Amino acid sequence: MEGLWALNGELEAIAAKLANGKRLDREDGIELFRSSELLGVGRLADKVKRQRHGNKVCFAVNRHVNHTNVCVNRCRFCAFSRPPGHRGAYTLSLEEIEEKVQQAAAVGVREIHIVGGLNPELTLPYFLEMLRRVAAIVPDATIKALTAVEVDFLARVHGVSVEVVLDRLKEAGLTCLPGGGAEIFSPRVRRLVCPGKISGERWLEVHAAAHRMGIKTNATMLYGHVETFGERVDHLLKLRRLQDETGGFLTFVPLAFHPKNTQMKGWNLGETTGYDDLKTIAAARLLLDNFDNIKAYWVMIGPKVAQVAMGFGANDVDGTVMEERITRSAGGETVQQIARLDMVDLISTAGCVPVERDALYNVIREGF
Ligand code: V47
Ligand code: SF4
Repeated sequence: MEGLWALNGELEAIAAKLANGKRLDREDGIELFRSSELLGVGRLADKVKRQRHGNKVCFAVNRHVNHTNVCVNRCRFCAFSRPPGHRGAYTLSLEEIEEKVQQAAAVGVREIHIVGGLNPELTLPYFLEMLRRVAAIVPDATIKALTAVEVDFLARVHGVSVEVVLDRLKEAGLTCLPGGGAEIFSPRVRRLVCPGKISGERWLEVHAAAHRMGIKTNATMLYGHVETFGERVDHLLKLRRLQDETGGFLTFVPLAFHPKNTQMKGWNLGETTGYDDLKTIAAARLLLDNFDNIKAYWVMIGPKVAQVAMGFGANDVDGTVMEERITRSAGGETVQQIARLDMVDLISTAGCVPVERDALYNVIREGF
């Protein structure tokens, strides 16, 4: 490999595979996570990122809306949800949602991100009306709404297929699905951290159904809790396999586990380290060779680590966000929003070229 860095034997072998256009396998993936050569792994990932995107890093002027925290699932890693009837439970009215979207319209929002808990009182008409009203306020924005877990729940509540639910949502204005709910696909891990949630196989099925219908989706992985490196790699390889089949994933978003206020707070799990955050982003870039975009989600890893991640394989830093409850409930202490110009600054002071995008990765503006 060029440059100052000499790689150890294992990374040399991985570098040679990449140079010859060969795919990395499970063992390579585990080696990337095990390797103590963070800079070596990062440099390999940066090279792959530059081949695809050059020096560009994108962001969205976006607004998150978490319409309800009522959830019957009660995942052990989630500090955001409340059981039905709990005094801390909330559900936003459609008027409250409209107000949030109107605030976002004033700053030129181009991506609306809507996710919430599994609230048995919210049926399809609520979501259809919500999407219609949001689309009417911001007709130029893309609407990324409802995780596979929520789509599956609505299908079960109404006794219909996920295709029917997706079709209705799309008709009402949905553009694409966010990547939440994937967690770690391993049944062992799911039994420990989210026993009530749909299986990893089901999550993949819902995304496959969306892709077949022409609805693009995102993918995530919740890391830094009880999963092994092997389980992380297996998760990534399952995403890679589905992407080979459908090409329907837009981006991969690693989600750093925040333990505070969760049912797992006594499990002796710390916050993720900057080292692990960067390594996970770099390993994802190298293993997910059929994903265009790898996102460093600044809300979970902090803007400073997200900035360094731009040199470790990430070509996307999410966006302005405006208000986020999931990470904050679990002790996340980052600011609630980054203004468009500060986003531009975050990217350009890392030596990269900022590009504003929408949820489908259409370029809105380049050159600030
Ligand atoms: O599904 C819940 C995770 C997800 C915690 O698609 C937690 O562009 C860390 O999916 N610590 C929701 N993570 C967020 C999400 C997302 C965020 C930004 C962009 C996109 C995208 C998707 O957050 C949940 C769950 O996996 N989560 N609790 C926690 N304590
Ligand atoms: Fe409910 Fe989602 Fe929280 Fe799980 S992560 S408890 S499904 S809101």
